[in-house]
Amino acid sequence: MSQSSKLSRPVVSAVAQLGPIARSDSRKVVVDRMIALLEEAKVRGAELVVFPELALTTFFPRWYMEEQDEIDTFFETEMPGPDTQAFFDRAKELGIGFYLGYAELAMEGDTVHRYNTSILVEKSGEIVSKYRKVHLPGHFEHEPWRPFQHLEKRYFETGDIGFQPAKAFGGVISMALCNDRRWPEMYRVNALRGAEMLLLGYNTPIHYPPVPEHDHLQGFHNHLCMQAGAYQNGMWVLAAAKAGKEEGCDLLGQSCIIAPTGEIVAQASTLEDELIVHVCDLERTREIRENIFNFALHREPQHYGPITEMKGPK
Ligand code: ING
Repeated sequence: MSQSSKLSRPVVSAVAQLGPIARSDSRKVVVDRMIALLEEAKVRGAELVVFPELALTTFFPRWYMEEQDEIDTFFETEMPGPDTQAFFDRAKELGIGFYLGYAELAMEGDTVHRYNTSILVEKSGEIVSKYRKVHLPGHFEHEPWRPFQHLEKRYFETGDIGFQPAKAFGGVISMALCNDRRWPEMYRVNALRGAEMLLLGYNTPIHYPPVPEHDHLQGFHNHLCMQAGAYQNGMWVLAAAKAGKEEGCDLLGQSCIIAPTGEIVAQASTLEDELIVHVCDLERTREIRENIFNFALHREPQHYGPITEMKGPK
């Protein structure tokens, strides 16, 4: 029996996929759905639940809006706030920690900042980490040729926190959001900073207007990126989709839990609210980190300069 197999640090983890959220759905309607998923997580023994990106509202960057007041109806100015306190309270009563994605309106002095944000909340109810989305996909200007917009570059600022794993749930946990999962640098920076488990939520339209011939590959690319990221960095990856036909836009489901080996150990099979659960032993990262991807032994950073020195090819 190898050394690593004697130890174990299990985290009973769940991914809570959400089905469509209508533009007219109140925060309360959504919070009630999320609390139902917390209740199921409790019954199934989970201590950590991952919810999607922008989990409290419909994926509003699909629309071009000019009135900032209208845009700001999709943002949270407090977390927890009046609309989310019941969710925080119930999670604490159940002794369940969670990852939650939401649109953050933050005041820094007299300046308003808007981010696509996630937080990590421990079983105690304490917010132990915050992340602001670094890789904002889509476009800034209204592009009427598209059947729907993808205006994250317009509505959010690039995250200013970077990738900062946090000690929680008996291990080191990091966070990402949606498009981040397509960029290998995100996984590697988190892994170099000690992350053993990565939590993320996503809203991924099946139709990708610039390259519609790739629409049928959305599911493949979704898992390809995360399985590679998990394996090449020896970390657990837990991914929660906002899924289904949301305001006429088909969003990918396939929420999943991926082991450090890159194997999918649990996957959603509907496009609705659905909970998947797995006992994630954080010690299993060692099978990879102490062998095939032993960074200290095998990496050669002196040859990797372009990765941080250049934004794109010359
Ligand atoms: N959504 C998408 C994502 O990266 C996208 C944007 C869709 C990119 C389809 C490529 C193909 O999954 C968000 N919210 O980042």
